[in-house]
Amino acid sequence: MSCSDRHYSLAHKMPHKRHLIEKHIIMIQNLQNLKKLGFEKCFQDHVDPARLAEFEIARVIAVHKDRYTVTGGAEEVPAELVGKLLFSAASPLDYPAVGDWVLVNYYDENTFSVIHEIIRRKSLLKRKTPGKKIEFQLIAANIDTAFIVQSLDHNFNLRRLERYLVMVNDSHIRPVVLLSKSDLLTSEEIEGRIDQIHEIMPQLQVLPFSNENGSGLERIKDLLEPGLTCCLLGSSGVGKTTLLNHLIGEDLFRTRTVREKDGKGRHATTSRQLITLEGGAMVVDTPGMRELENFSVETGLDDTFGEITALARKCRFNDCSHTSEQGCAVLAAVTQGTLSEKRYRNYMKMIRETLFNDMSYVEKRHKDKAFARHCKTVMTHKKKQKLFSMDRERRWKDDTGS
Ligand SMILES: Nc1nc2c(ncn2[C@@H]2O[C@H](COP(=O)(O)OP(=O)(O)OP(=O)(O)O)[C@@H](O)[C@H]2O)c(=O)[nH]1
Ligand SMILES: [Mg+2]
Ligand SMILES: [Zn+2]
Repeated sequence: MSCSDRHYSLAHKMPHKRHLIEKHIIMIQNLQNLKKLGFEKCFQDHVDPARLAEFEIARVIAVHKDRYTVTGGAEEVPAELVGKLLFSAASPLDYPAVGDWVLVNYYDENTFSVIHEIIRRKSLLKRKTPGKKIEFQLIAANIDTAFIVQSLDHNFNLRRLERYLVMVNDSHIRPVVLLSKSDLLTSEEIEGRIDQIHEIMPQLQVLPFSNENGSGLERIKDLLEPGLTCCLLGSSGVGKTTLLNHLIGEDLFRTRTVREKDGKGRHATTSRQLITLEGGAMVVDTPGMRELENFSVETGLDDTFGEITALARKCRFNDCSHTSEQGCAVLAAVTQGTLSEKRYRNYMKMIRETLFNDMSYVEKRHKDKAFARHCKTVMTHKKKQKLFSMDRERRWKDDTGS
C-alpha cells in the first residue's frame, strides 16, 4: 500500500479526520517545496506551531522599496507588510530582507499576500549607511556562503578584501574568495596573488576564474549545492553580474560596460533579488559597496578634505593611491593648479596616518606576530649572550683558578 493509499483508507474510516489528514499532506508537500528553497529545521524551531494553523511559510525573494515578492516554492506572489509589523518596526532591521523566511497569508487565488511575521534569521548581511548616524541597510538574510569577488587587475587589494571578510565573518556567513578576470594575468601572477591572500588568511578558500574564457567556472558551480543560499559581494565592475548570468546560462541581468573615459560607470546592479539556479542553489547579486571601498567616509577625511575626496572619486582606479597612477584626478588637479600642492601633501600625510590608525585586525595581528618574532630573536640573542658570558666567566675562573 502506498503512502497516499493509506491516507485515503484512513480518511474513509474516520471521515471527521479527513480534513486534518489532507491538511497534513499539503503541509508535508509544502515542506518539501520549502526545503528546496533552503528551509531548515532551525527556522521551524522558531515558529510557534499554533501560528502555522493560521499562516503559511514563504521566502522573500525580492525587495523593491516597500513591496516584496514571496514564494512557498510554487508561484511568486507580490506581498505587503501587515500594518502591525509596519507600525511596530523600530529600525530597518525589523523589515524583511531578501532571503528572509516569513509567515504569510495568500489572497485572491495566490495573486496577493500579506507578511505577518519574520522568522528568526540565521544570518543577516547588513551595511552601515554612510554618515555618522548608526543606521543599517539590509542586504540579505539567511545567507550560507558569501562569494567575495575581487578582480585580479587593479581592483585586487588585500585591505579591501579584509573589509569584506570582516563584514562576512561578523554576519556568521562562510566566505569564499573569487578572483575574477583571470584572463588578464599569467598563471604565475595569479598564483602570486593567491599566495598573498593565503599569507595573511591561510584557511580561506580562493578560486580564480574568468567570465571571458570560462576558466574556473566549473569549480564555482561545484560549490553551489541544492538548497544553498549565497550572495555575490565585491566592488562595482569586478564581474559579479556577468558571473551570475553565466551561472544562469543566459544574459538575464544587466551588466556594466566600463566607460573607457573614467573607467568607472554607474553601478549596474541596484535591485535585490534571490535567483534560483538550475542546480537548486540560490544567489543574491549585490552592487559594490562604497563604504567598504572608500575609508574616507568612516574616518572623517571627507569633512576635512571634502574637495579632494570628491576628486578622488573621479580617479580611474577605485584604489588609486594618488601618487603615480594614470587617470588620477587628484594629481591632475595639482598639475592644473586647481589644488594647491601644500593641501595635497597634507591630505597624503593624513591618509598615511589614518591608514596606520585604521589598520585592520589581520594586519595588527600580522604586526604582532612580527613583533613576537622580533622578541624571540632578541631573547635568543640575549640567551646566547648570557651563555656566552657564563662560559667566559667559567673559563676565566678556570684560568685564574679562583
Ligand atoms: N576581462 C574580463 N572582463 C570581465 C570579466 N568579468 C566581467 N568583465 C567585464 O567587467 C565589466 C563589469 O562587469 P559586471 O558583471 O557588470 O560587474 P558587477 O560586479 O556586477 O558591477 P556592479 O553591478 O556595478 O556592482 C563588464 O564590462 C564585463 O564584461 C572577466 O572575467 N574578464
Ligand atoms: Mg552587477
Ligand atoms: Zn587618484
